[in-house]
Amino acid sequence: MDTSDTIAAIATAASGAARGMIRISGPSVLDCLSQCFVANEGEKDLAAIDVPSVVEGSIHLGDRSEKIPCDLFLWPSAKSYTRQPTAELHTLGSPPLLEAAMQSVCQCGARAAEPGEFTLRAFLAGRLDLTQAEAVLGVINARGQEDLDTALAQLAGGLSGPLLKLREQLLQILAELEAGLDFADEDIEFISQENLGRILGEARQTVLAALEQMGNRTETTDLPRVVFLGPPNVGKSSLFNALVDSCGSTTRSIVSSRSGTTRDYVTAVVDLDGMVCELIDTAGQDDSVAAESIAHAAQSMSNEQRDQATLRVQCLPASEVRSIDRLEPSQLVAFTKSDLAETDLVANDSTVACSSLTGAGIDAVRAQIRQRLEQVAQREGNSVAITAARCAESLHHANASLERAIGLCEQSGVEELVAAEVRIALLDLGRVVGAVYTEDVLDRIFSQFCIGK
Ligand SMILES: Nc1nc2c(ncn2[C@@H]2O[C@H](COP(=O)(O)OP(=O)(O)OP(=O)(O)O)[C@@H](O)[C@H]2O)c(=O)[nH]1
Ligand SMILES: [Mg+2]
Repeated sequence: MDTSDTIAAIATAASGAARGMIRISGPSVLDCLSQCFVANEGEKDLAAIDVPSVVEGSIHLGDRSEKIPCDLFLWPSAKSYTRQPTAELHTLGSPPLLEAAMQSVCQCGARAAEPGEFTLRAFLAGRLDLTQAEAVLGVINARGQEDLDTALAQLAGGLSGPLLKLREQLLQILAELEAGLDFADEDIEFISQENLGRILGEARQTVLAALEQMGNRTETTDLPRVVFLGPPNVGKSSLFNALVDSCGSTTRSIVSSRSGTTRDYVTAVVDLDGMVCELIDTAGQDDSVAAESIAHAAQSMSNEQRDQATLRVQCLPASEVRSIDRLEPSQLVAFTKSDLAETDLVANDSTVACSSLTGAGIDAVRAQIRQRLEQVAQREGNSVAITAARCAESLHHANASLERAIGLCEQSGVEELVAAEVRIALLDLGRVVGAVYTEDVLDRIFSQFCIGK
């Protein structure tokens, strides 16, 4: 996450249009422009510009001798999207011309930006919080008016505004609680028990309201559904259990060496590193069962689940199958019982080998499921729903911590425990707005952007 270099990208769609745009941002924007852009007679000297300005001129075209006319929009100071000097070169929207101009820009010290890197810089500079960054993606991917309304409301801080305020309040309470702990021997009361209980109660209401505001999008029925399918005894339930286990949940499916163990289906809601989804274990698929039997009823249930799946994880025994062609994002093949396979499998991004017995490959299955769910969501232009799923989990945790803190407030001498719960709630709220983030969360969010945004 280096922001010390200067990045550039063609920021308009790669098809012929009247206008096209190259965006550049970073500390050496001016230096870069001084080499590849020529201002028209009578325009201001670029170095002398200290407020956002437009300059007419022309831009060099890579190794060619010609230049093409172009308008330069320049934000010379931190008043830009990324809070770094930023420029936009608006010119003709022909893809080869834009590429040639982009080549010039890169020859003059900029490097090609990664997907979402401008918005990542805006986030790192504190211009946007994480829910807003995701909303930018929502606006870009919006398919219709309703998507757009939701994304714009999120961009305007609809979700994060109240939560940021709440974080401030909780930080204040934490400071007071900790001051009280530091001066425990003296008779100073920094915050009364009554006040503490009241503020924590209000805090919980805000969290619950935010959860409600995200509304139906995060209801269980709307979660992505990951259905495990495959022949009897292949190890579906064992894989389901291993995944559920790795997510810290306690639901279990019965495993046995008898074929046809799973009759009904078993579901568990899990958080796959930020992607909340429902896992569904089904009965093994067996075409030979008699109609009217229990096994037959189980088969119909499996088929029903298969039809409603967001992602189908087809389980096949690693010892029998060698390779699989590439599949749609909505399908994944898991080669189970890899510990029993004698030769290596031919893997591609549609397959993953695992053993629930040894634990090998279980993390890879998690990662593959998450990645494919993201691809499906992205294809459906559903990025705001992803934010909702990511946030709901953290908000539920924050709510639980606050609830415990409120319970503790009724006892005396437990300020330390109250402070600990408040600290956990703050961490969870921080995850929602991105005050607390990990590199992989950022990677996941910003890699979904297109280049130039
Ligand atoms: N060696 C090995 N055995 C496994 C593995 N996973 C499951 N098994 C065993 O395979 C048998 C079947 O496992 P289940 O998970 O019940 O299989 P299932 O696909 O759910 O079976 P049905 O519900 O009957 O369709 C059990 O005896 C498991 O202990 C594995 O990774 N390696
Ligand atoms: Mg089973």
